[in-house]
This record gives sequence, C-alpha cells and structure tokens, in this order.
Amino acid sequence: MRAFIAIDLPEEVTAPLVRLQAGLPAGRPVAEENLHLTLAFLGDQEEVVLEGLHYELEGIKAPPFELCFSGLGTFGGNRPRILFADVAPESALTDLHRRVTGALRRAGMVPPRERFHPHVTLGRFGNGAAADVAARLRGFLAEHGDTPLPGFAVTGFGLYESTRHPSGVRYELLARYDLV
Ligand code: 2AM
Repeated sequence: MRAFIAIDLPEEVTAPLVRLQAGLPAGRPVAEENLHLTLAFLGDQEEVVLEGLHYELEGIKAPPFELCFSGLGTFGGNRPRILFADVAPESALTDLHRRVTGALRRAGMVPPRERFHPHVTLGRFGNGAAADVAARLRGFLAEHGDTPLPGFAVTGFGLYESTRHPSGVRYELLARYDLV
C-alpha cells in the first residue's frame, strides 16, 4: 500500500488555509481534509514492513511543540507546479523528523533522500500552461505572501495510507502516535 507519515492540522489552521485556496488560480486545490505536513513519503510498501515501522514509530518519545507558518512558496523552479504554505523549521520539528527517519531505518526502509522542507501543499497546477500558471502564481504570492496564518500545537503524528479514487486521492489514518 502507498503510505506516508504526516502531521495533521487542526481546524483553526485548515479554515484559513482553505480561505487562501479560494484565491488560487485555476488548478487542483488540496481538499481541506487532506491538508497535512508530510514528515516522510514512503511510497508503496508491504503491509509487513509497515507493521515493523508501526512498532518503531510507537517507540518515538518526544514532547508536543508549537509550529508557525513563514509565508507561501512554490516548488518547480521557474515553472512552479506546487503552491505550499511554508512552515518554520523549528528545532523540535527537525528533531521529530530525525526520529522518524531513524525509525524508518530500523524498520529496514530507506528514508527519502531529499532535504526535509516542512510545508503544507495547498494546490497543484498542470504542466501544460506552466508559464501562465507561473505568472499567476507569482501574482498570487505577491498578494498573499505575508498572509499571517495562525500557529498551531503539534500533539502527535500519524501513519497514513493514500488511495486513489475517481473523486480524488483519499488519506486514511492507519495509526496515530501521541507526543507526550
Ligand atoms: P506534500 O504534498 O506534503 O509535498 C501523500 O501522498 C503526500 O506524500 C503528498 O501530499 C506529498 O506530500 C508526498 N508525496 C507524494 N508523492 C510523493 C513523491 N513521489 N515524492 C515525495 N513525496 C511525495
């Protein structure tokens, strides 16, 4: 199954993110219930491997912490295709990410190689009209780049399964791990 590890967001955060999405140029906004901060994308994994990972994730001991947004950003260079809300890389967050990476290794998995850039994806845009989308995104960022978004408390994280449906992608929580 296709799986990932993420921090879910409280309604106080998703509501203003959805208001921001309403101003997006044409594209595919991420559905409110799917907004999350990815800690690690795992790709397709055997159930038995995920069971081993679950055991390791249960063993993570870390305290709850606060996060805040630091603006908006895009992935995709001059032809941006992904708009995200940037999350400040607090040390408690990078520490949790490091612990999750350790759990992945102990479960025999290869952690993602890319540098961890904490963010919440807000929308995706097609390749076809990249230049147009880029211009419109730049306008959107100029207008909303410093939009204040509320900070939020992180009290846990989850292991999720991602499935594709005709209506779009759906994320199902497989297990939640509390920070205490
Ligand atoms: P992102 O939106 O936070 O960047 C669940 O599929 C999540 O895993 C996605 O929302 C995306 O996180 C991340 N993801 C999906 N496919 C990926 C891929 N091929 N490489 C890296 N991350 C991916």
